[in-house]
Amino acid sequence: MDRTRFTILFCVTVLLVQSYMCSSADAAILNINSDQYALLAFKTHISYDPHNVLTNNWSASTSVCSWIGITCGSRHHRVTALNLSYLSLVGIIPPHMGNLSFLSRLSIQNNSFHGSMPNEMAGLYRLQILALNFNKFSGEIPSWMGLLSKLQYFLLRGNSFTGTIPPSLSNISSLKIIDLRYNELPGSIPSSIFNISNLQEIHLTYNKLSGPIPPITFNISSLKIINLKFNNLSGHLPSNIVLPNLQSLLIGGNGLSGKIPNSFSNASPLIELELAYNLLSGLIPKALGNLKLLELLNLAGNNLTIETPKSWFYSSLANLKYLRILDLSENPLNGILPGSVGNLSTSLQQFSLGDCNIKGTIPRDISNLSNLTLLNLTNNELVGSIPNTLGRFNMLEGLYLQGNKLEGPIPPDLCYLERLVELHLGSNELSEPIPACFDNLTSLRVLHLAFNKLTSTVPLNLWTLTYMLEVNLSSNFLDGSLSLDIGNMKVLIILDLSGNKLSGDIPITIGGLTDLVNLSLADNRLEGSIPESFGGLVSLEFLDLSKNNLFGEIPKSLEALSHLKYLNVSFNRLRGKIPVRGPFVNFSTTSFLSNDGLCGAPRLQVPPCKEGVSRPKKSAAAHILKYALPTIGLTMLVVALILVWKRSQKRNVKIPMEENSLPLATWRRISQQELLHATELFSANNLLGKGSFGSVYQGTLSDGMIVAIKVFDLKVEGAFKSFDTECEVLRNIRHRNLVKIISTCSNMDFKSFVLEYMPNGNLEKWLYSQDRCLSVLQRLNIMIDVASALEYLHQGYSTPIVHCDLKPSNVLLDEDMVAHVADFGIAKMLGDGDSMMRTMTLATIGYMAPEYGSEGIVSTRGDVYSYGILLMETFTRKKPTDDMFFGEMSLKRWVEESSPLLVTKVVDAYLLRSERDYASMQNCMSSIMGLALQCCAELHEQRINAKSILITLNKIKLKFLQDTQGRS
Ligand SMILES: *[C@@H]1O[C@H](CO)[C@@H](O)[C@H](O)[C@H]1NC(C)=O
Ligand SMILES: *[C@@H]1O[C@H](CO)[C@@H](O)[C@H](O)[C@H]1NC(C)=O
Ligand SMILES: *[C@@H]1O[C@H](CO)[C@@H](O)[C@H](O)[C@H]1NC(C)=O
Ligand SMILES: *[C@H]1O[C@@H](CO)[C@H](O)[C@@H](O)[C@@H]1NC(C)=O
Repeated sequence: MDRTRFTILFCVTVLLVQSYMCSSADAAILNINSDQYALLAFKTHISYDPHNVLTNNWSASTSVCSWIGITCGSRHHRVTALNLSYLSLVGIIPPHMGNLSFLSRLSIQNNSFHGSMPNEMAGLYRLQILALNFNKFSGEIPSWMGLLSKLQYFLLRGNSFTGTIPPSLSNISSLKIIDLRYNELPGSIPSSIFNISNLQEIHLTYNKLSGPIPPITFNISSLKIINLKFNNLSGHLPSNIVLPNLQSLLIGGNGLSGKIPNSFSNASPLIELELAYNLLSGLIPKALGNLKLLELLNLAGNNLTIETPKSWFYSSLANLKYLRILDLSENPLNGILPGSVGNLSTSLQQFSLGDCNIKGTIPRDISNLSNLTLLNLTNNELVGSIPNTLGRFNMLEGLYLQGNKLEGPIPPDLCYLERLVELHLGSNELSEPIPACFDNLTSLRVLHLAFNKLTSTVPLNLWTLTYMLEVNLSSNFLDGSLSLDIGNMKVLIILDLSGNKLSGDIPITIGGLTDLVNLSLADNRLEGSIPESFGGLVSLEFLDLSKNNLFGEIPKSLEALSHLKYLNVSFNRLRGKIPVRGPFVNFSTTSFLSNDGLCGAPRLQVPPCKEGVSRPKKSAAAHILKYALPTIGLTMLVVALILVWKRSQKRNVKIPMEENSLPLATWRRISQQELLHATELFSANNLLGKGSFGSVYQGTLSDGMIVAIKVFDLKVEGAFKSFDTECEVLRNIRHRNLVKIISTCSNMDFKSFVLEYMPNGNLEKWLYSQDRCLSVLQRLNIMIDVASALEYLHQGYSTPIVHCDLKPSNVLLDEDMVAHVADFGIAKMLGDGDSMMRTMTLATIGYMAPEYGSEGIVSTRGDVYSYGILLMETFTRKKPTDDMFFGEMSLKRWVEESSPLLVTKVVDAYLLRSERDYASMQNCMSSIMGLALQCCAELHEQRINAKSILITLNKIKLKFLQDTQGRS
């Protein structure tokens, strides 16, 4: 027999013998052993002890007084306190607890004890603290509790007690605190409990109590807290209130009617007065201004009003020096908000006057309330503009001005509100663009600007607010296309951009917003197809894409959206089969109304799909002509026109070249003599620049024509080859943006080209000289020219030509600042069908694609990489070889890290200074850097092609022009 069991058996034996010998409950037989016996019985009634607190510690072999949670009295050596709070224990209380006759404190808060309290506990007549808060006790509060005559703290909060409050509690004259919050107690409050002369706090919040508050309640001088919120109490407040010690009167959320008695002002120590959401009416007594210690005044949701002149009332509240929360919302206060609200205490943190029928303007002086964290003036009739002084609320976390008639712009001063978490300006008449500085609101989580008259594009940097939860910009006049950066808002839950004039494609990056629940892009001018990536919106429940110009098919990937409950793609130009699985099982015809060619199940009232027959090509083309052309927006039209124009140009160039592969024959014949003469014997004065294989001179031919003469230094290894290469390339190509060859001059010792002279030199000079500065537009045009040249080299000719050495010094500018790509000395012509080749020629460090540098792989994608670097350099004015780029840091990385949040950090400072329209400039720069980064993808397969570069750049330019010229 082990020791524990022996001890238990021994104890049980002793106890049995004792109880047998001493017939009734005699204190003599209750000793420390019976305490241990009772506690071990208690332990056996604990069915779950997740932390094994009692399992090992409450051992019969150790003194009960050393057990965890047990306190013994020093004199009589009996258990006086049991505290097992916050241990997540599950169990019931056995009758044996009643034998702990010396117990004065019983605290088992925050566990899961259930059942009812055993009657035997009535014997714990020494109990002072009974703390059963947050368990699962049910049944009536036993009336024997009235026998616990020394009880001071009666704490039963957060259980499931159902019976009425036992009037017997009034017998406990020592009671200080009654806390029965969060139970299900019905019936009325027994007025007898207010006979308890020591009662300081009574908490009955969140029960089902009804009937009046016993009038005596308001005459108990010991009471400090009366907390009766959220019951069904009714009746009037007594007109005579004598509460000399009351600190908190919290009786909101009941059905109390009548007036607020003036006598409240006698309760001078009052700190919290909460009468919200009752049926109180009449005037708010000005005398409340006498409650000098008041910190909380919440009268919201009544039928209260204030005397005119209204300013007197607000002035009376200015006496409340400690006021932190003032909520008078949902009362017909009427009148205006006087400037004197600025005289309220600066301790004010929350100021709510929503739904108060207030007219007039928002007083500028309201900004004196410098500690405000919440300002709520929603649903009034406020007019005028939002005062820019609101930007001074540097503690503000919530600004709620929706549902008024506010007009004018959103003041950019709001961008100073660094702590702002929620901004609600919806349903006003606000106009002009959304301030571009909203990205300063780094604490912002919720932005509601719906139903205003906001114009222009959504500022690009708005999407840099990574932690936004809700963005609602619906029903405004916003235009432009949506940025890919939308995908930055990784935790977005609601995105509503419906009812605007947004155009362009739906950014595929939206598909990465895995927390998105509600997405509406309805009623815009969006085009393109629904991104396949939408299959990644795994949390989506609501998706509205109706009333756009979307075409293509509904991606089958949407079948994976298992939470999707609402889908609307009506009024678009969608075609093809409606997916059938997943949430599509539940969608009806209303989801798919009025599209061009959706097919599927008969219940959706669309024609059946012709299974197995893939759409003939002709009809696809016809479809594009028939449907796409009339609907594409201006942007697409312009791009299309540019493309058509380019193509026709290309054809014009191509045909004669293919017929006559030797345009050299048409070149002017120029002798070496003439060149010597033209360049004054290649004098240094005429030197335009030096390259790896030779020098370029300016010269004037005998007929006065100014030319550039590139002379190869034949001592340099590879110069011959370079000449041949360039010759080969130049003889085959001709394009507006390639430097034109006029003639060659070649013999065994002298090899040169005569080229079109470019009076404006090269891009490098323009970028880095002090006195020449290119505007955004000039730089854009230059880069569009270079992209055109690339597109032609890569795709315009039967053999793709790779330039291999794109850099600013190879971009020459004619007198009209049109760019011409030059220097084909290391260019490569890819053979038939080859998309790449290997070579050992070294291009210029910094511009070279990684696969070229490391493996000598030459492909058109290598040029695209160099182009990306060139693009970054052109707009940052930083060479990839700049000293600041060393180790891990490169130009690309620098741009990448800044993009798009801090794009202005990398942009050439001259552009920031010179462009008047900062926002458009910034948008434009973000797009450009985004494009550049796409060009510089590490893996060449991931880079875009020259044609896409050209299309994108043209779009960027068009947008920039619309933004800047549309406004000036
Ligand atoms: C029980 O816990 C108390 C307090 O943590 C500790 O002093 C005592 O030694 C423990 N007893 C055993 C048997 O673990
Ligand atoms: C019981 O213990 C908890 C901490 O474990 C403490 O917060 C609480 O005040 C104690 N209760 C009593 C009545 O001593
Ligand atoms: C609000 O009080 C006014 C009188 O002050 C009364 O005419 C009106 O009926 C009350 N409205 C409600 C909803 O009780
Ligand atoms: C006290 O508790 C009762 C149960 O309520 C037991 O039956 C008794 O045996 C116990 N008495 C002692 C002395 O432990």
